[in-house]
Amino acid sequence: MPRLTEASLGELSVSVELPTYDRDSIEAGIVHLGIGAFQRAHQAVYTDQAMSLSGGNWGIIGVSLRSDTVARQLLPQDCLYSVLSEDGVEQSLRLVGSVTQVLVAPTQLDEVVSAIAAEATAIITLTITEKGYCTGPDGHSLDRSNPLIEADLAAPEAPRSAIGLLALGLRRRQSLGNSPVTVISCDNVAANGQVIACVLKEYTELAFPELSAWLQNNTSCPSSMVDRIVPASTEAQQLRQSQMLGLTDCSAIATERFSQWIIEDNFCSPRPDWRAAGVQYVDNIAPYEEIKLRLLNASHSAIAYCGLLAGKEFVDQVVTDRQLGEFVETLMNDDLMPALNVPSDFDLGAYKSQLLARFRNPCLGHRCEQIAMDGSEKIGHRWLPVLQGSGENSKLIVALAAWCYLVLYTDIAISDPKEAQLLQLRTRRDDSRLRELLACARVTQRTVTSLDSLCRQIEQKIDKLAQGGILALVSI
Ligand code: CS2
Repeated sequence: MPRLTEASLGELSVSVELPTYDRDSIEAGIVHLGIGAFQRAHQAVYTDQAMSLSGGNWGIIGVSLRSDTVARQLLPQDCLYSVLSEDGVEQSLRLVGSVTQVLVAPTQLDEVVSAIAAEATAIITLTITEKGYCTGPDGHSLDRSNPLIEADLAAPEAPRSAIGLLALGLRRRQSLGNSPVTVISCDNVAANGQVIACVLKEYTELAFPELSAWLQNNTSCPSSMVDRIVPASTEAQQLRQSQMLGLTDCSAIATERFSQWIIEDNFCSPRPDWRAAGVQYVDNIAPYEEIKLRLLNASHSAIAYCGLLAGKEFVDQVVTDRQLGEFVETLMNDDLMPALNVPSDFDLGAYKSQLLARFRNPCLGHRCEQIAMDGSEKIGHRWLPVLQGSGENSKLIVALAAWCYLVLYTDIAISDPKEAQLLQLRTRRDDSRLRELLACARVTQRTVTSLDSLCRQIEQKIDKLAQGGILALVSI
């Protein structure tokens, strides 16, 4: 099968939605740090639609922060790729054309810095995951002892962190006298705009003090809430989509039909006509962000840890299991939903039902393992705010006990920025290791009402888990 490229489009064997703008003549207006499946199924699609509907020079330069995988997949395809959206009832396939270039930061540092600095770049978007913000125990200010940050502060001209890279690019932008730029975080981090502004400010004060005032006056960091479930791409999925297209697409992405992007209306530069593509702009993003993080993502993490302990591979298998499914719904009803501040016109019941239907989507093949990654970072954003007020019968404490059990008592693989520390705790048998583990996830004396009582409850639940397994524990 020929490879998907601009030149092979005539050989497509199905009718797919195609970009209607002239890809050859668009210039780049956006730099995206952390190009991965999520960005290509979300922000790149909104931008593709916006250009199809309203034009504009909003090509995206995608930057990989570490590996060259995405560049190897996309560059031979003229950066074209397909997105298949399905929910078990309806299906649609489109080709996305908004990505115009992929750069790999470790080998193309100067190109990345130039792209961030370019006058044509009006927007910088980020999907660098929770750990990319390099925050410390308070979850919003810079952790100067983070090894990546320490290394970047020692050599700010050769950064490896996203923060260091962004700061270096903005310093070049300042030196060229170029226009203000809007930086939009698209990660599942509470108050993500404030967090990126804060870590960037702290980093530049140390690395490039002369940049601080410019940063204040020439950047804005609106918070944004992004939502679309995008499982990591698999070879089987690429093959399936290639067969549908009649062309080999090594960058094929499958996702759900649902998609949402809400952005705080605080731009200091022009933007694509994202509104036409369905983006909502709001003055106060906090309630939307809170609902998404503390209901969708919080239950997602619970599904992942309980699911892994029950030997389930995929999210839909967990929520369609009678006991685990009931547990997840009770967790939402009794713990997560009552703790939310919901705008008066927002139908939380309908949102929950829609969410459960999204989790049940049989087409997604969303692996529990994918969501379970980086637990020490995710728990603080998703569970901690609710955990702070949790009482005796809290299902959230059951979910937290599941994470602790998984880390301390099983040999299930751990993928986490604190992996070495977690694996070391796994080998220990002393009494203090539970508290040390919780501290890794920012659950400490300072962040919960009574750490002693929380630890006692977790220990009891761990005992039950050891005796009867996760199904016995969630059924209580
Ligand atoms: C998931 C999210 O992997 C995870 O941690 O909870 O990626 C989730 O699928 C998205 O936030 C949905 O918008």
